[in-house]
Amino acid sequence: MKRILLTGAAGSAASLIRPLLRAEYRLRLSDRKPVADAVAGEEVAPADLGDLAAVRAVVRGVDGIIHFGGYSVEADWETIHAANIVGCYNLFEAARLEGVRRVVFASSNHAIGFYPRAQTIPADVSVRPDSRYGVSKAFGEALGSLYAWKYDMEVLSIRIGNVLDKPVDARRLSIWVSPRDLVQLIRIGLEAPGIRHEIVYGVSDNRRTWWDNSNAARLGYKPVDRSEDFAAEALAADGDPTGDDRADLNQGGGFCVAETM
Ligand code: 15L
Repeated sequence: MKRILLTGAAGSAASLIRPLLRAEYRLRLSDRKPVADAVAGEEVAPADLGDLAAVRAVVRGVDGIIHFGGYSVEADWETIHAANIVGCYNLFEAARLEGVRRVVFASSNHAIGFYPRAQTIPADVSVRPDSRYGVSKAFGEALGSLYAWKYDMEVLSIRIGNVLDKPVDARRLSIWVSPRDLVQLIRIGLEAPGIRHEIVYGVSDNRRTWWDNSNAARLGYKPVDRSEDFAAEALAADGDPTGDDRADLNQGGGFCVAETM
């Protein structure tokens, strides 16, 4: 069984995918916060992404990395810079120095959040971030490309929509990804032969999608879940429209207006 490092392991997205991942991989769980609920087959390896030596220590000896670490919503620049710019650089640099060639990077829909909801976009559009957070995700994708092409690494950047057990509002009906579909994409990132740097959307088989995910399909992705099965519930709970066109008409929603979230 391959040993895989999961950064950001104490976070909510990581908690949703860990049970599925550990059926296939020996997981090394890293976070700067305590990971209290590790089970058999999981090893806990704390590290602050700001500390390159510490990141090298947790990267050492793994077969691949799933990088969920960093700050996962909009914040002030100091926070984003430390967690998602310096932290992401340290992760890729540690992987290079320790000879770990496979990295799955948790990018986000907020790297392209200023595309209108009325437009269907493929994975190779130019970035259009909706926040400092979105800029940091575009930076992570660029780093993934640099390390892949320059240092012979194999990197998959997944622009995750929203991973939850089910979609919670109208916007999420377009961008939701189920934990098992996300794990299918992560498995492609860890296993598919011949990857250099690829960008895919982390989205289930959603009728209301804004994304052409043919690059993921080319790599073998076949989503099994559909947001439409939860449509009535999600629409009933919805707070849209907010009255601000930037939030209501663009894919990134509230991130297009929020200063801090
Ligand atoms: C993200 O990138 C966030 O990490 C997540 O918490 C959600 O806000 C999601 O985007 C979203 O757009 O719904």
